[in-house]
Amino acid sequence: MRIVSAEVIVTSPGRNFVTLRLTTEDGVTGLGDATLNGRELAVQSYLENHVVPLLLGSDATRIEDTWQYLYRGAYWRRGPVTMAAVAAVDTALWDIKAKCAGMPLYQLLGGASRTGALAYGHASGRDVPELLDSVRAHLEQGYRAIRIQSGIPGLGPVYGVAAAGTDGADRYDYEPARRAAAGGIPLPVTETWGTRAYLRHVPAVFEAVRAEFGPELPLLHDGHHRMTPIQAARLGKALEPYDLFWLEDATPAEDQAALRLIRQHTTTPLAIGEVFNSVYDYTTLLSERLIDYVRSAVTHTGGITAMRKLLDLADVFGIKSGMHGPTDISPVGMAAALHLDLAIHNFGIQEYMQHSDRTLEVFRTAFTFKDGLLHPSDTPGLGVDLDTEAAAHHPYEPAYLPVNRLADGTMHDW
Ligand code: GCO
Ligand code: MG
Repeated sequence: MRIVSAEVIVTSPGRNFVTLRLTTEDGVTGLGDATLNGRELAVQSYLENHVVPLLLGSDATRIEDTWQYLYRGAYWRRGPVTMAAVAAVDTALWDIKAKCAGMPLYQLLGGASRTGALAYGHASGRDVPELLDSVRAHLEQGYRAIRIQSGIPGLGPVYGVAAAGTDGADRYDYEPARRAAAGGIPLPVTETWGTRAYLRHVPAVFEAVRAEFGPELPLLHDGHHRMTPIQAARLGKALEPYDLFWLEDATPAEDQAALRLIRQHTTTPLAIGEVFNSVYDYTTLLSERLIDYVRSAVTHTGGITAMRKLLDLADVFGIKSGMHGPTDISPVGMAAALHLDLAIHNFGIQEYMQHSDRTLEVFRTAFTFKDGLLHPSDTPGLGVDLDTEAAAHHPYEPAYLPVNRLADGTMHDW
């Protein structure tokens, strides 16, 4: 079954998405997500100039071999741009294979291990009362696990906190990528950071949330790479009484050894990996059991083939999945994650921010969210269709993620 067409569709229904659509000689289509927030056109170019010419005429049934060809065969391997492109091809081929089999993809991955995937949503507030309202709103939407992010006294807008009146593109949540005001160039917004103020404030935030909502509700928090190892160790310890589901990205992720120090000092569960793109980013973390949850996304890690191998390796060490699911993972990438979530044994939790109505008019999804659980649906394949006519109404809009500086102007991790 030969691939006869490979189109890269860049569309911006509220935010930018890069999608690969493969079509076989029998007319079967498959979709893959290649969205890399703020660097979308680099992946588009990688796909169009370097990958599409290799795919045309190749056998759509050979998923593993195609993965190895694009990974090993390129010589220049790994990196977020390359691996997002490989992911899109791999996911589209799995979509095609499952459609040809007449099965939802999770059946080809071994069948369901659970009835649905526990999802967590993003509650945030510029102050504690606003955050408590946001938690309440998420509970009303059906979430059974919630991430908590709060504004910090003395600092301006910070990561993870929805600012009233921004963008409005997405339904409930914070959207960090900023588009240009009419026609302007969207230089990254600069935020100001102070870790001492943050460390002083966060335990009080969790105290307030636990006092209001009790001990049962699973609560998560994202440090977004800002602490030193010793600061992260201190925060993990300070948060132990609040029984977090996880503390995410406590330190800059590329330094695997940093997690050793954090681990020595705290029993707060740790999650990391949304910026990783290879199993090799995890070797120390997994073999030394320095983390509890793997945060990678199918979209950024080389697709279903690579993500499955990574999660199987994590399982050997008793480490669970917690796949990345912000709105910059497209509905295609989210569906791919859900099929894995349902099938693997070592599922932990799935991040789920929910896409805007505008996005869902372009990407028609079959997956469901009910009583806090996501299910990929029993539609053959991934269960997502792309309306290319609707997509064409939303051309690419340049957008950047913010950058972070300390009060004295020093560049810091965002
Ligand atoms: C998360 C992430 C996101 C990222 C975003 C960057 O935990 O969901 O940290 O909020 O910042 O995906 O593109
Ligand atoms: Mg994160």
